[in-house]
Amino acid sequence: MARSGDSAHHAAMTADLTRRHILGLAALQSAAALGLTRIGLTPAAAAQRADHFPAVVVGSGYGAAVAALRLGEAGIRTLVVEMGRLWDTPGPDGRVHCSMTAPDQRSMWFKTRTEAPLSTFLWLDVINKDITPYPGVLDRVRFPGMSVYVGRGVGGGSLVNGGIAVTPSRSYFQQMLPQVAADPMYDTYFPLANRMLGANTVPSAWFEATEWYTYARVARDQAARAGLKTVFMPNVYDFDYMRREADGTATKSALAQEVIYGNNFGKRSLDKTYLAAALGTGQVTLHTLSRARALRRAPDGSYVLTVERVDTTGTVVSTDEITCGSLFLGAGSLGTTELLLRARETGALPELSEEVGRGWGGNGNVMLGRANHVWHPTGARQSTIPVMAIDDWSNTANPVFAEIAPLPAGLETWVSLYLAITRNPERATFTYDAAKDAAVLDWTRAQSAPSVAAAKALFDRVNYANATIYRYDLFGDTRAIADDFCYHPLGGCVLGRATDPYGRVTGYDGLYVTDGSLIPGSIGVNPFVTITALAERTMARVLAEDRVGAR
Ligand code: FAE
Repeated sequence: MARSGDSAHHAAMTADLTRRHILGLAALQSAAALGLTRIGLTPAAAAQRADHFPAVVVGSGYGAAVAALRLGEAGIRTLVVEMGRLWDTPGPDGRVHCSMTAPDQRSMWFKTRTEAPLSTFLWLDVINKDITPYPGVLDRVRFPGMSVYVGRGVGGGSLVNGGIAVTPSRSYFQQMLPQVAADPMYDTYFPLANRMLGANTVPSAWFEATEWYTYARVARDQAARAGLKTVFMPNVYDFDYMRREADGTATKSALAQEVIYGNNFGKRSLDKTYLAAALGTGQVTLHTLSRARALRRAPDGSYVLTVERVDTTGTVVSTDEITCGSLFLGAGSLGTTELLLRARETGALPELSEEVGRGWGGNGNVMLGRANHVWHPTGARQSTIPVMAIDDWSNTANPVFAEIAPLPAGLETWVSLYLAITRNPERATFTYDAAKDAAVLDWTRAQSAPSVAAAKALFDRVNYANATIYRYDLFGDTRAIADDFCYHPLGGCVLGRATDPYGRVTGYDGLYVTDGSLIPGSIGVNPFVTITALAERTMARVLAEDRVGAR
């Protein structure tokens, strides 16, 4: 009996989610068409005070999107503030996003020139292009010893990332987050996150046959020659759609050099999943081009957030103060840490822990290319969506998980490219620079040495077994292994140190962190499934135990 009741409830929930989804997607689309920066479903919401919300969520990446949906479902009127724009309006070329090979102002966040990770080819400066400053979708935030790539816009990192949806190994998860019980994570929250995000796996028969994954098969064979194991990685890109792209029955996106500046089709980014469902609850309002600058506490215990609204030139058009009973920070490792650090160091939230700012790592990211023999072409046609990795994480002396990355140049390059995730024990700290009113990361290049050594140990083996060499021409100088940027910023507000084991910020009730800043610098695989699952766990606990939105 209970079982059939459960499934009836589940069916009703699913139907409801679908209806909400559709409503939410429609709200996003019509807002985009009208050029709105304030998006919501119900006129009723507009009738209420615009400067007070029971709950506010900062950011709209993974942690933020989970918070927004679960708050909305709980019937709590919620405002989401996102500094980037909504990516739903076609430009003059009829496309929302530009491709990697023909970048324009939509590519990067207020830059005069694109700053692609792979910056040269044969040492030639042929990849980056001059652009007009604009709130584009990808940012490269430069600190002295490390650049951090982040997504900007409704959906955060999901707009620009490769969609790789990997659940970490249970043993490494427990090692990194020992205070989190593994059973509920692996029984409930990881499966929930994967389902909600729409993770799927490339059909193996199609993978083996298609020219679009020649590059991955070549890299797999070369790894095998070195005795290394490869695995398929799930992804949120819709592989049915990709097959239709290849058949010529759907507009190409992954097969048209689109990814780090956004995918026009195929990718289930958060604006298509969690955020559409959140808006569909009718309780959630979204303000875009709205950057949270400061936060403090009012005498009645509510939080006061200072929000700057900018136009597309970056000019601040208004500065608003918004109050809320509960505040959820989902601005990512950099964004959330900076907000809390500023609040602590300016005296606005003096009780914040000394742990705020600490425990940062780039998930051991390094990138490298290998030069193949002419008889091993990697293909002029390459899908931008990675589906395979060399998995040597169980090598206790030198664990590496290396995603086989595309180099979708549209011509044969004979390059095998990899983003390697290594186990780097080094951590950095953010400090508050009062003159710049910004957080500065103290990571040094020397701290990247363990990652470089680990990647080199593995790829020296691959090169030896295949009589190949590294490429030295890809990263703007003569380095084989790029160690000065990362895609996976993690930490700064570590779970159980700067917060309790559920993301409640120490010293301040009603203040929560739900994003990648909770993870202590390393998780061994691409991180967004873990960020999403931890946020689901936090929201389940907080909505059950705390008086969310009460003030
Ligand atoms: P995140 O997604 O960064 O969202 C933070 C949001 O907050 C952004 O939209 C910001 O614009 C916004 N924001 C920041 N500060 C403020 C502020 N003060 N006021 C208002 N809004 C603000 O946070 N991970 C994978 O698992 N698989 C992949 O395939 C993968 N590929 C990647 C490829 C690239 C090129 C990049 C850059 C990243 C990739 N990642 C990948 C990493 C992944 O996208 C990242 O871990 C998550 O997006 C982090 O999620 P958070 O919720 O922490």
